[in-house]
Amino acid sequence: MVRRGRFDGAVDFTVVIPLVMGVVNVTPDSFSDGGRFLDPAAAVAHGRELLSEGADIVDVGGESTRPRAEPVPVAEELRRVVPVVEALAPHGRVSIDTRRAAVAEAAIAAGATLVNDVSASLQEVAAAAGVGWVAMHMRGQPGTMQDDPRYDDVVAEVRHFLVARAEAGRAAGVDDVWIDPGIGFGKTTAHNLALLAHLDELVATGYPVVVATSRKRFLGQLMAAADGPEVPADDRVEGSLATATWAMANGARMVRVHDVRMTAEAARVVAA
Ligand code: HH2
Repeated sequence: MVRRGRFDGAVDFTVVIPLVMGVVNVTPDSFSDGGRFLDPAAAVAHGRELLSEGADIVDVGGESTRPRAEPVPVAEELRRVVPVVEALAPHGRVSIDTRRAAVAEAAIAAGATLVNDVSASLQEVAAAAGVGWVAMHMRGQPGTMQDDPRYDDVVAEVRHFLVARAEAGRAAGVDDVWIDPGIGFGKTTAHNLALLAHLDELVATGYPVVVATSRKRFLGQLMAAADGPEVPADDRVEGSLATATWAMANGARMVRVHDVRMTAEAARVVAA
C-alpha cells in the first residue's frame, strides 16, 4: 500500500507499507488457534475484526498444515471455508489458504482474489480466474515434513524452487505472483533462521515476498530462557512481531500473522 504525506509539516514522504495478511483458521486442529473459529459465525466475526484492526487481506483456511496434521476430505474443507469467504468478501480482500484446486475454485467463486498455496501447484487455477497466487516452499508433506529435514544450502535450494514455481505461474498467465520461503515447512530452527537472515536473496529475485512466522514453533524455542521450556504458541506474540518486523525491514512485501493490530502498526513504522 502506498502512503503519501508529511512529517512535522516539513518533509514530504512517499512510502510503500508492507501488506498485513490476517489468519482465519476454520479448523479444529491448527497449532495456535485450532477450534476457536471452526464455527462459521465465529470465523466471520474474527475475520471482520482483523480487517478492522488493519489487515489488508484475510486468509481463510480449512485444513491445518502444521507438522503431523491429518489431511481433511475435500468436501469437509469446502464446507468449512466457502461460507466464510462469501461472508467476508464484501468487507475486504480475502485469500484462500488451500492445497486443493476444487477448494481454490469454489473460494474464488465465493469472492477470494488470492490463492495462498502451500503446495505451490495451483497456478493454473489462479491464472484461469485472473486472481493472485502465492507459491510457498515446503519440503515433503505436513505429516512427515519435520522428520529430519536436510538441505545442502537451504537458501539456494528454496530460492531455486521458488523462482521455478514463480516462472511457471507467470507462464500460466498469473500476473500477481508471490513467493514464500515456507517458514517451518520441512525446516529446522537453523533453516528458518538462515532463510530469515538471507531474505534479501529472495527479495532480489524481483518477485514480491511473503513471510509467515507467526506463533511458529521455532519462536517457542528461541524465546525460551536458558534451559527453560519451549514458550507455548499463545505466548509467542513478541517473537512473532520481532520476526515480522525483521522480515518487513528486509524487504518482505507481505507478512501473514495472527496478531494484526500490532503488526499493522509496525508495518507503518518500518515503512517510514
Ligand atoms: N503457514 C501456515 C499456513 N499457511 N501460508 C503461507 N503462505 N506461508 C506460511 O508460512 C503458512 C501459510 C501455518 O500456520 P497456521 O495457519 O497458523 O497453522 P495451521 O497450518 O496449523 O492451520
